[in-house]
Amino acid sequence: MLPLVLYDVISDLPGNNFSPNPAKSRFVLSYKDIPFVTIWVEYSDISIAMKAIGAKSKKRQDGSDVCTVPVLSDPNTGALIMDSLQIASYLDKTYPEKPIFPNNSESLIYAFDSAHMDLIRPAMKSLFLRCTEILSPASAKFFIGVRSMDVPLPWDVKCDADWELLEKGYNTACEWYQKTNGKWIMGDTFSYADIIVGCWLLAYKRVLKEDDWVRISSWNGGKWAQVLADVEKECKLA
Ligand SMILES: N[C@@H](CCC(=O)N[C@@H](CS)C(=O)NCC(=O)O)C(=O)O
Repeated sequence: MLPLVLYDVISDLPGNNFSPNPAKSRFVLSYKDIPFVTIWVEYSDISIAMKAIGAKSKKRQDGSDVCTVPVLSDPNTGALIMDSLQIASYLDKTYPEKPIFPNNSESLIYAFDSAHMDLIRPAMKSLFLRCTEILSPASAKFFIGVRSMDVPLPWDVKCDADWELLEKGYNTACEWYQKTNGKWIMGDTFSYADIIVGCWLLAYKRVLKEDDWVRISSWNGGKWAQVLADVEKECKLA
């Protein structure tokens, strides 16, 4: 089997990775023991570089074209897949061993992805601010321009209300976990839902200031540091 190629975004952090969406694809590949290599792309070059390999563009809010990462190229099938959810679906269909959408859960986990996103949106200002500090100067400038369309500036305001909302969001996520009788969202069955939760936690741990990660990871009796450790271990990325 030829190694698949994952396109991810580079940062100044040791080991490069910081972004939650490409992380989800990396975790799936690793969980399924699929060989892959990573090509690291500057944030400011993502659209140009991905267009050059044939990725389809979408529209930004201002009407301009954009290509995003992750993108996955599979030389074994010739497939080129964009978007972390589509990549997860492709990998589960093409390489069905160790399913990440077990028991026909794909539609439910797609819905879970947006429900989870609604809970963690208050973290974005802090996350985006720190991203500008770990990207190259050109990428940081570009990042501010494009991401401020989603989350208006200023990002450098300490906002207690956002932290309260985020903590509330994680209380809700904790209730979801408590409804199952195992350590995963689907009880004893590991799934892509756990990868979604884990990859956002990983982004906080790697990108946020240490005291912010300490704060998040201490909520719900230290649950979130444990969930991240469990997901990393299950995907052999610990
Ligand atoms: N829904 C997409 C979102 C991907 C996304 O927003 N990727 C960011 C990096 S994490 C990106 O490539 N942005 C490029 C840009 O906005 O120019 C997914 O899950 O793959």
